[in-house]
Amino acid sequence: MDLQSYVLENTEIFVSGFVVVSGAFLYLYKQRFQRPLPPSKLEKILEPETQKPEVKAPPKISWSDRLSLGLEKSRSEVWGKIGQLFSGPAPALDEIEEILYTADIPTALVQELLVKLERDGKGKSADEIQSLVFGFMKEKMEQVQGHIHEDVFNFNPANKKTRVFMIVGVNGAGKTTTIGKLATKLKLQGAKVIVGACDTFRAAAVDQLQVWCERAGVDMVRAKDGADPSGVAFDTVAKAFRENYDYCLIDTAGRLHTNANLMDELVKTKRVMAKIDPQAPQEVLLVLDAITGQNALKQAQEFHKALQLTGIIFTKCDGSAKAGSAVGIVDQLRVPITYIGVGETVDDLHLFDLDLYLKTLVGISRA
Ligand SMILES: Nc1nc2c(ncn2[C@@H]2O[C@H](COP(=O)(O)OP(=O)(O)OP(=O)(O)O)[C@@H](O)[C@H]2O)c(=O)[nH]1
Ligand SMILES: [Mg+2]
Repeated sequence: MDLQSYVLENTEIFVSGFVVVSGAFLYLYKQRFQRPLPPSKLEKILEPETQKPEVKAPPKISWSDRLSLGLEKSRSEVWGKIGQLFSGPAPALDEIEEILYTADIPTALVQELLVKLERDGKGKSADEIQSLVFGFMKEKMEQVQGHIHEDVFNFNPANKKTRVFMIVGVNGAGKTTTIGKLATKLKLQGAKVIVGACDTFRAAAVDQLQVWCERAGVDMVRAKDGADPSGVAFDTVAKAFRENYDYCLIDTAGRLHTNANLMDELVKTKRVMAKIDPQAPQEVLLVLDAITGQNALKQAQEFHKALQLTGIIFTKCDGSAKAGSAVGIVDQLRVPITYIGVGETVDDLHLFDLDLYLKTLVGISRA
């Protein structure tokens, strides 16, 4: 057999041999000459995949700035305008009267303020008028506001006792959200907190509260849907005292102040708590939605008559120009505002500070 036919007959062997040998050469070449990339280049190539997207923490807003943002509408549309409208050669009393009415300030209070402006405000600058309005509001609220107990917001570990807060109000006022915010805040201060889900009418209401409690890391007592709310309150308060909880927060179902049966049920819920401790509940807090305006006073009066309120939680001040209606409510009801809410997050709830609230509302320096 000549060489040509030998090659032709063994083509497959030659080709596969060639592939193997050239593959081996290529491998050796790579091992020998291809050095690893310097670290800087490596980082550059890997960067787009390995670098995590930068998560920017939301800027921390102080409470005073949060309050200022929340009261912006009330300040710019109502209270911050009085100085401008009254100062100057032709004080626009009619316009002031109108905007105060649209902000749901009771008639008697509006008239009193107008008299004060006429008596003390003539020839004064816009800023001086604003201070005058501040002084008027402060005078109306100061005495009542002096009755807030600091421990409703600031936990003092040295003060070992179980405090029971019952939260009531009309539908959707913000009761459950407020309890969630408060439970979170108290827990962060180191308090042992338990929450009673006494809104047994709606399973969704209990689930909503449970989400807040889980997030806050606080305990919750819940019963079967439709269970007697008083029974849940009793069990929660009993557990709170037995196991030395610092705070026991009782959520209740929303109801209209005009519904006698439902109001009676609240009275019963309050009464059963006192069977465990005569002091309980130490606080009965009515949640009022600032948007409610004038009608809020009627609500508050009915709840107060039935339950002897110790405080008001004034929510949703961010959504309305009626946040100043607080002055009429406190003045007439003689019950202090304990907390104020200006949004849906935990940081949007705070202990009510009269000076800060009024200065922010009227728009005078907070220095
Ligand atoms: N903008 C704003 N929204 C709030 C504030 N407080 C509560 N809310 C919202 O108001 C809505 C109703 O709040 P809830 O806490 O469910 O009210 P509730 O009183 O428990 O309602 P019921 O149990 O149905 O009677 C929710 O969407 C809350 O996020 C507040 O201060 N500002
Ligand atoms: Mg609720």
